Amino acid sequence: MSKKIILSGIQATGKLTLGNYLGAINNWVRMQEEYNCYYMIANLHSLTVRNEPEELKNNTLKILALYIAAGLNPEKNTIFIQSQVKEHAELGWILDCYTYMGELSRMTQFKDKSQKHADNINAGLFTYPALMAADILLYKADLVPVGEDQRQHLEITRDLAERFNKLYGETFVIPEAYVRKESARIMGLQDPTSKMSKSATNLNDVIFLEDEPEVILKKFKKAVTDSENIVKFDPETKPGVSNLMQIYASITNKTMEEIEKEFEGSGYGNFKTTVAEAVINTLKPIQEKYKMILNDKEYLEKIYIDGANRARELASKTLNEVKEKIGIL
Ligand code: ATP
Ligand code: LTN
Repeated sequence: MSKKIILSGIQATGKLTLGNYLGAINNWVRMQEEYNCYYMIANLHSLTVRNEPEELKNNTLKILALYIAAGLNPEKNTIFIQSQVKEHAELGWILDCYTYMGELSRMTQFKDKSQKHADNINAGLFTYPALMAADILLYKADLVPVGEDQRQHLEITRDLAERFNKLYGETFVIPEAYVRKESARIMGLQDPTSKMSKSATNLNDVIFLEDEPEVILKKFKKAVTDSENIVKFDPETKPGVSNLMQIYASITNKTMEEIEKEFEGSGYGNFKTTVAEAVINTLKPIQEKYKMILNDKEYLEKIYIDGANRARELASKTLNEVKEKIGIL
């Protein structure tokens, strides 16, 4: 039996965070043996907010380098840049014409981002989910590993695929979101009630994957907890402590009960340092490899050209099928 297909991506805007790593990339690494994987850098999605052109270019390569440094094997997986496979933009437009204004207006990411970028609520920000649906449907992906915040976009992708299939006959595979419980939603260290985000304004709220060990330790020491001094998993009443436990659990694979036992009677100071060290030790080899790869522009270029060529094979096949069905010459 042929392997199931996976597709996922990260926007090329901003610096990657521990949330991106634990919520997305780390899970991708775990899945690369078992599935036929397509991992992309969503640089067209990045245009929905304003970027410095040079920075966007650099960020695209940085994310590519991080994918590889984090353990994604470019030979086993198809790693590519969204803009280099033109089928994405084309199917994105086609799907725009099958997506209703009403369903797009319900997207929480659109509402959040409209608030954050009130001076630039552009049409691309609004139709973002249709392009994301194109990303997924072009590869007939069975599974899409993402963080909890993307679940709604997966729902609309499924609705679109079903709508299209009903109108024109079996064309798209209906994809499923794959959200790993432990790392579904890593929260901010200063505000543990909202997700750790690339675009945060308080830098202490976020661990960036490029942060030096001292910086990581400092940020964890400053992390907001509570006054109880008991390490117990209860996201409702103890969001700060629970978030740290979640980070620790997704790195060490320990259960919450095991973690509670480990830190019984030990207080928050020791707990925070242990979590920080686990994060530092996980990131250290990745950071070293990342620096090396990022300096080798030729290697990076080879990978993304090769990846785009491989991605295009499948993408163009699906797009042709779609065009044929809807009467586009
Ligand atoms: P922003 O917050 O600026 O919108 P982002 O950090 O969410 O950006 P994306 O490119 O939108 O970055 O997300 C890439 C992937 O990382 C998605 O699968 C998303 O669900 C996941 N992800 C991002 N932040 C977290 C988080 N705090 N916890 C778990 N997963 C996350
Ligand atoms: N919208 C996603 C990034 C993204 C994506 C995708 C994720 C773009 N295309 C396809 C999975 C599959 C985000 O903001 N996290």
